[in-house]
Amino acid sequence: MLALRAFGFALIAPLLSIALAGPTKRAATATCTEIQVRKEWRALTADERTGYIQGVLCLQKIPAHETNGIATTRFEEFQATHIKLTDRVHFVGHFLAWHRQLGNYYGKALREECGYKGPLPYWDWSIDADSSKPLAQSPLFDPVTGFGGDGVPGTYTLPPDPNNESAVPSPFSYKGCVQTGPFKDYVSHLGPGKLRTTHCLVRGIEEMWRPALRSSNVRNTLNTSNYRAFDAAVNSLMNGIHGSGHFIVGGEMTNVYSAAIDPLFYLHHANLDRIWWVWQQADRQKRLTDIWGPTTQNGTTQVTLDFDMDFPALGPNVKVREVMDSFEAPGCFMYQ
Ligand SMILES: *[C@@H]1O[C@H](CO)[C@@H](O)[C@H](O)[C@H]1NC(C)=O
Ligand SMILES: *[C@@H]1O[C@H](CO)[C@@H](O)[C@H](O)[C@H]1NC(C)=O
Ligand SMILES: [Cu+2]
Repeated sequence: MLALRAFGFALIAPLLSIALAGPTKRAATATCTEIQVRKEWRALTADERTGYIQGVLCLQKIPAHETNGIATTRFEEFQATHIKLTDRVHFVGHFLAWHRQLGNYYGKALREECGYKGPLPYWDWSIDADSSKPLAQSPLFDPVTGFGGDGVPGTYTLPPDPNNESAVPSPFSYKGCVQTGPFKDYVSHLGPGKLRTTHCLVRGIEEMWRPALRSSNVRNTLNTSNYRAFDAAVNSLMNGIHGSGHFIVGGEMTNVYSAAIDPLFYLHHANLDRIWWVWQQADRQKRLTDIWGPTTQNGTTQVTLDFDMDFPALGPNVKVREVMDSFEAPGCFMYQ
């Protein structure tokens, strides 16, 4: 676990630049009335893509639920909760479980508070990593139909950080403000890291992480026989798919605290969640109950299915057990 946690965002080397089984019947309380199908961004219709972006823009306008917090909008409220809980939900056994439920709450907010009707999208970056085109040409970065492009050099300066609160070990990745697409005028009040500064959406697309995101590496990640090995592959230093998906976007996506400033954060994490899901479906009998890792960073207590996870300002606590099977509430989704 030591090695594992050392593979964190804090160590971005500054010198380097299914065969799907039917849902099993369980406790009646967890039964779903409907299973929502999540799709790759490119599989959404043009209207669905527009609708999704409108939904995110809506979250960025409507007020936070909690008036005494640091968030000024509902979108920032999700980011604020992630910042607040960062040290409790990364490099721990419930890392994937917590982020699965974060995605559930984000999708619920998009639908119920902002009227989004389409499928929740994920970003299968292996499509881009396998292709011969520059990553910046991915449809996800499309200035019109996607989430906008790369940061523009010279448009962003990192704030002073006397108390080392910004969690920015590699300033070069903060190339500049995104100046195309639906979020070009976005103004955030949170980040980088635990700082609270008013700033743009910062990116710095970085090709060097491409190999880790190729489908061959996803296959290797899936070719693990228990959760401990799976999680170690997902979070490994140079070729883990978790970090690499953050680093190819660059900018604030490389910040373990404030990464959720970028709407792509949720599509990247949905893809990680999908890969976990695919791994689970390959052996539901064993893997719907397989979890491993400490309850706290470097801790000695093992996480269990009864471990309680909290989501301040976003929704009720859930136990790890409750998110293990996506075909049960509160999840009620599958991936296509
Ligand atoms: C999966 O892993 C096993 C053991 O680590 C290895 O022998 C096998 O070749 C791998 N399969 C694939 C398809 O990579
Ligand atoms: C965990 O261990 C690592 C490596 O020794 C250390 O850098 C880090 O600060 C520790 N984290 C906590 C929360 O104790
Ligand atoms: Cu996170």
